[in-house]
Amino acid sequence: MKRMSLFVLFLFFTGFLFGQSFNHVTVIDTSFDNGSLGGWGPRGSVQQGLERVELDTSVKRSGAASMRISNRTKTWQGPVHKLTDNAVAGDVYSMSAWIYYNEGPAMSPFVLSVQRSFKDTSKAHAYQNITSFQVRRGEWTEIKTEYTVGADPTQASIWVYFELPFKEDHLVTPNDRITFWMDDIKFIKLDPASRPKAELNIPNLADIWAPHFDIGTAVTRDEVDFSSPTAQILMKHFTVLVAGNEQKMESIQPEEGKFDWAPADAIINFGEMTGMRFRWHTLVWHTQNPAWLFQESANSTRTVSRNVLNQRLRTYIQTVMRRYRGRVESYDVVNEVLSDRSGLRTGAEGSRWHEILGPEYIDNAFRWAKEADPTAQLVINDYNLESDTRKRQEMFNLVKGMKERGVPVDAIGIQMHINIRTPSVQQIRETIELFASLGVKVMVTELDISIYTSDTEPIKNVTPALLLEQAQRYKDIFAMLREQSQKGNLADMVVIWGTTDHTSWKNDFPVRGRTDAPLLFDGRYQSKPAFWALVQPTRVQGLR
Ligand code: 9MR
Repeated sequence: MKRMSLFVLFLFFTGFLFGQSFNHVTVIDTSFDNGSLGGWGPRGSVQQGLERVELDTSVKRSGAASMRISNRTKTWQGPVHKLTDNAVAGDVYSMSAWIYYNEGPAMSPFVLSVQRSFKDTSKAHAYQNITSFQVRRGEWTEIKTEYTVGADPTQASIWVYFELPFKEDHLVTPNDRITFWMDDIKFIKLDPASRPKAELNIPNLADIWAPHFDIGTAVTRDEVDFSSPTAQILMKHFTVLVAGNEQKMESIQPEEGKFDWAPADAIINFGEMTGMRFRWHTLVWHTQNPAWLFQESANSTRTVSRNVLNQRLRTYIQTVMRRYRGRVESYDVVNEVLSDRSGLRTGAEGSRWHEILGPEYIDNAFRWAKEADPTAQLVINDYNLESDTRKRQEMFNLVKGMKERGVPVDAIGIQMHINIRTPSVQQIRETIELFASLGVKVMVTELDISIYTSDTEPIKNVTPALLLEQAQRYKDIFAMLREQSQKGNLADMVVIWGTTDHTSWKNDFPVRGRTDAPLLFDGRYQSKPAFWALVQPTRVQGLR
């Protein structure tokens, strides 16, 4: 008996120490010490110029050898390995690996990416950057991350690979072509019972801000699955939902007359079950439209006529808004109609609406929206209004004109894709006050705070100092929003563009391979200092 319990204790401690009390499955475990590459190989093809992936006994982190990747001519060339032939939605893989290089820049970014094939083998493979790391020249560096398989039932196999941040071939410099080494690479499929879970024993964000406004977030269809940890965060902290992509025209009406409500309804259904309010994003936009929209039905090589496009627009607005009447409260009727240079966005900046219909399409969209659902809040939404005083003034003029013409516009949406340094709180305040002086409400529709301050800033690691700076920004901005709400200038919801950092649109944009961290929760569904800055600032040391 005694011996038995000691044995149990032994099992318990080894399990505890080595993380084996769960049924984790080691999928890839290559130390390159037994004379084999263990399934790793080059990504390039012979036609494209093959990079070399081989064992190297002269450079290693441990044991007898490592894997050297040389002769690279493209950023995306690096070692690749099959992860699974059976992609299961929600599976979480943890990865650890060591990486080293000894030529070129003092620091270099590396990117871990996945390639996915589909059950329909004619469908092109999908590529996705999972995360990026900074490595110092001459230092073996351990990199660790987790990858969660998305909820796409059509996917088949997954490969993992390491590369440098993407650049077009003609922009590639020697720094992008460096030789590098890897050693001790491990991919482990985590036991479902040990997967990261949303942190629930924390204050409730929406409750704390309820006296001033509701708090919303942009979601994807995957995230509103009750089994997803994000769904737990949504139910606890948010009271408004908007779809990141599922309510755009290419998703709703992929073919003429064929409406696909399923993805949008998955979000609405979840929200109705969990007591959420809704925004709709977006009825009219220059991008994410189906190809047929601007073509003649009978001859797709010809541009649709003005009359037919007007009919299509009116029918679309009415079909959507009548369906969700009384359920969706607020609509982005038009999105990003202003130019980044001057006046309205025209065909030269991608607006086929403006090109074919002329500027009246904006007034018309609002009038048709009002007809379809007279109770809905109708919003005109745009970006950079806080930072670009020219664009801000153009928005002011546009909405002033609309009001004078009797066009039913209720609110101006300021997206607020901003960063940890700019624009200043004062610039944002001025924007809100200017717009509110028109007698419309101002709504923050897509807030996120990037840790990067420019499109050219190189990859950096997410340090506690950076997270503190971000927390301070969230705190200062929300204090100003509270003040603006008290003045009656704001609509009754503030919407953040996403929930957890690993799903943000800011990853890979505007720089492919650059991972950002602009939101309130991290990729393990844990609260960040930015969250605490909004609910209990005294918990964040160093916050002013
Ligand atoms: O969050 C959306 C992202 O998943 C899409 O890839 C992207 C494509 O255009 O659109 C994102 O959302 C945009 C929104 O619709 C309009 N304002 C800017 C947002 C970020 O690009």
